[in-house]
Amino acid sequence: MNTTDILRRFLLDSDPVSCEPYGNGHINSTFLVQTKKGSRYILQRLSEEAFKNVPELMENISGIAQFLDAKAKAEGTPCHVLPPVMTVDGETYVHVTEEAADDAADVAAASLSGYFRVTPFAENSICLEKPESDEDFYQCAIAFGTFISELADYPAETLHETIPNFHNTVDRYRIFHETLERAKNDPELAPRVEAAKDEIAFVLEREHSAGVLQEMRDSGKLPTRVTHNDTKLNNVLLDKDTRQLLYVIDLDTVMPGLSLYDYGDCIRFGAATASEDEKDLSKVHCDLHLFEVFTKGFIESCKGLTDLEIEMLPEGARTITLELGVRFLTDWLDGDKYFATKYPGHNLDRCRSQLALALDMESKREEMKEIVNELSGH
Ligand code: ADP
Ligand code: GN1
Ligand code: MG
Repeated sequence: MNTTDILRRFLLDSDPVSCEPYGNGHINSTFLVQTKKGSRYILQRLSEEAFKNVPELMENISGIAQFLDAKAKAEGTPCHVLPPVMTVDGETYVHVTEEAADDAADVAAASLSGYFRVTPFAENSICLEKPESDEDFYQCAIAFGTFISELADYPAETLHETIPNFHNTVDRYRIFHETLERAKNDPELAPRVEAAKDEIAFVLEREHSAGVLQEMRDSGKLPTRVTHNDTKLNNVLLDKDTRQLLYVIDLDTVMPGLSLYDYGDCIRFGAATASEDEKDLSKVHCDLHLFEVFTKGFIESCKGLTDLEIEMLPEGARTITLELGVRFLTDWLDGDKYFATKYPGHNLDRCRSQLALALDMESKREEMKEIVNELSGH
């Protein structure tokens, strides 16, 4: 089974003529497809390492897309999510079993198995790895703040948990400990433990403080909301001309969660002065001006944030940054199974950069609190 066979099972406007790898996602395999009539689509092979139940995941996405589309129509406003392209069988995905892929391999150039979906390509859009202006980052805040607000009345109990305990930082530490013990006793992985000993010490020192927000969620002090859970700037598409919000994409992890993690992950990625895998740690800081720009947009657009949510915004940024450092470290110790890597040691570089950023955020805690207080009038 090759990509053309797979694409023919989706209701495209005409036959596909090209299909090339596309984008910078770390989880799914993404391809840009062009058809005979010149239309473009995104084809994705979903990561089965990350997502154990793709039919449930697609049910979540369809539900969210229909809900937001109906809301936008009722309000006469544009809808900011893209619905999946259906298959000829009326499904939102195609599942190619290994047997079917193997059967076709002798006639096809490449053999592919797994779960595939197609989304219309957002024309006239840009996808940024870092904000090029304050306004770009402000639009990202509006994108995710509005996303949470609009989903406030979504029936959260109908959502499937696509990755259990995705942002449960306490559980992320549990998996880290398990992986560390396994790696220590595995001759192939043990050198990785030695290479990461400083990072291991760093995350262990912070274990006690990493669970504060999870405890507040468990005790009901922080509200559980329907959140996006993967709020990188490159999961937002802006209009190329107006630079206003076009679409929020990558809805695979929309689940009940904390607003603070959606806020925090945007700050982690977009307010950082260096890329997520920067090797020169002296370049890695949290830019307080961008922090302020984003925080302003988020408080304005995410309606009904409680006083405690607002107070804990800086902690949301630190916790999610530390959590991702722990996740990159765990994947490094595990032999790089989860995140797509471009070179050996990529996950360790990513881990180091995230831990440097978390440390910088710790040193700026008071300044961040002052900015939040000033913006929220507290
Ligand atoms: P991953 O889960 O691997 O991050 P994404 O769904 O975020 O996958 O897609 C990866 C990249 O592909 C995005 O960052 C974006 O650049 C591009 N992309 C995805 N969907 C679309 C779309 N509908 N229109 C335009 N670009 C898209
Ligand atoms: C992954 O899929 P992508 O590249 O947008 C990951 C996020 C991480 C991010 C780090 C499902 O996001 O949790 O924060 O990499 N997504 C999943 O860049 O694990
Ligand atoms: Mg993405």
